Amino acid sequence: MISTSEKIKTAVLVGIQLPSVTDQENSSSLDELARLVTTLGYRVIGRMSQRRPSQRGATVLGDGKLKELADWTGGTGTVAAMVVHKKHKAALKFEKKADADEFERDDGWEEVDSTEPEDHGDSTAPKEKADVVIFDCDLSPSQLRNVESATGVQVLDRTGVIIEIFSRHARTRAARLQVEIARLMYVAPRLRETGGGEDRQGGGVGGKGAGESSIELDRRKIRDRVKELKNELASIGQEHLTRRARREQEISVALVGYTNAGKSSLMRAMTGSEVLVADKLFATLDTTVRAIYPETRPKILLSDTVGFIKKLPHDLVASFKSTLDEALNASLLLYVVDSADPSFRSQLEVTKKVLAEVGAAEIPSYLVLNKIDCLSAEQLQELKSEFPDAVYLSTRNQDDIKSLREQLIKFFETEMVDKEVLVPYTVQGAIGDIRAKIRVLSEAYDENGVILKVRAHQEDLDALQKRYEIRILKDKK
Ligand SMILES: Nc1nc2c(ncn2[C@@H]2O[C@H](COP(=O)(O)OP(=O)(O)O)[C@@H](O)[C@H]2O)c(=O)[nH]1
Ligand SMILES: [Mg+2]
Repeated sequence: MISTSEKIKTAVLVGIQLPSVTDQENSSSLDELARLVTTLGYRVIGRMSQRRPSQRGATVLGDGKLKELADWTGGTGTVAAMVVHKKHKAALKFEKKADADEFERDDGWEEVDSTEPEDHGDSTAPKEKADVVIFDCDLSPSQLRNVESATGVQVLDRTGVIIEIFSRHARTRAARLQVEIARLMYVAPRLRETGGGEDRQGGGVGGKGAGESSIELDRRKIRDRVKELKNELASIGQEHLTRRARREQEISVALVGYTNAGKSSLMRAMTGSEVLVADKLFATLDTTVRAIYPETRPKILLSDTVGFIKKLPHDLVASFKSTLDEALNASLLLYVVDSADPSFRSQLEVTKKVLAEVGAAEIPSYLVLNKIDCLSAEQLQELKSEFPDAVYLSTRNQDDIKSLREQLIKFFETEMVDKEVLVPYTVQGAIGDIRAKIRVLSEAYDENGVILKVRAHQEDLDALQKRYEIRILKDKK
């Protein structure tokens, strides 16, 4: 549990922009990373970006940029244990800086030219020191170690961030196993580099400067563990498919879609958890399933599934899909999209395709076009003719939220029946139970007992009838 006195860690983001990537793509990727990192509970206080010919190179960044980054974290800016040599300046076509020395290590890094192109537009220096550096690309184990050495703080890469988020969303046993396997596979190759006894802060799995043999041991342990987990995963195989049966009296709605569509905002608006989640300290607590508030009878649970990610590393696709298990239990899916994002159509396609792949194609769904406050009247009109059946809303508009609420209630009521239930005065506990779980339209008293007019799923009435000596009188519909 996180205590309120605990300091929130500050993070700076680093983007490496390859020649094939446009400024806009680079920025939106960093925006996405910022959101992922915030989800993990860090406070993002700055970001830098550098155009590079490739992501190789001992420290990924050019050394000028690395120094700048070290200023942001309070590090030395140099890599302690790295061999530095003068590079043939003549060979560098774009040479601009006189001190553009290139580092070379003996672990097979190809040299990349160390030119420092003009400062990148997408850069915001932090006003305070950062506790963590997060790269918007994947780092090799030795790159990670080198950058940690230069910055003096913990360094994470995109995959590390995503694995952490998935592990928070993994609910079912299968999903947890899947994510744990991904995490171990990610950690294993990083063991030698981080546990090798050199000056590394923070320590990773098997740290403590243990010698090579101990690292080998750790790796073998990890391999064995992965094998074990895979066997376990295979043995539960289809289990989740049989788990689909609706839990009594609980109906649930899953929010699915890309990160930044507004799923969490919608969740907050619908469940009244605004205050709690606005305080970032609590944002890291498990808030992914909540009842719609004010509460309905029966309760409608909303679940905030793990968001689709634009640059999802291939190795993580399986774990990502397994975290969507949550959606499989839902009686209704809300496909949430950011209607102001020009790429929402293709994102919607991907979302639908993946949900079909995990077996959610049969679940009824609504399309929710969010952020309509960002659209002009004409744009909104055009969308309405393109998607006539969609729900249009802004999570910031109370009336929109209210009408979605009504729509959900109505959706679930179409499957319900209106009945009169006679609860004899002699039956204890039934009335409270019914009121807690079922929508009571009216009640009356006669000599035999209380007569409740209710609107409920037939199965729920059957369950009540099994439990209590009550009589179902007649159909009201
Ligand atoms: N303009 C506008 N911004 C919104 C709306 N809903 C959410 N946002 C913003 O969109 C960003 C992403 O929202 P979030 O709920 O975290 O999306 P998620 O990644 O799908 O959970 C946040 O900055 C929200 O403040 C909306 O209706 N209008
Ligand atoms: Mg979210």
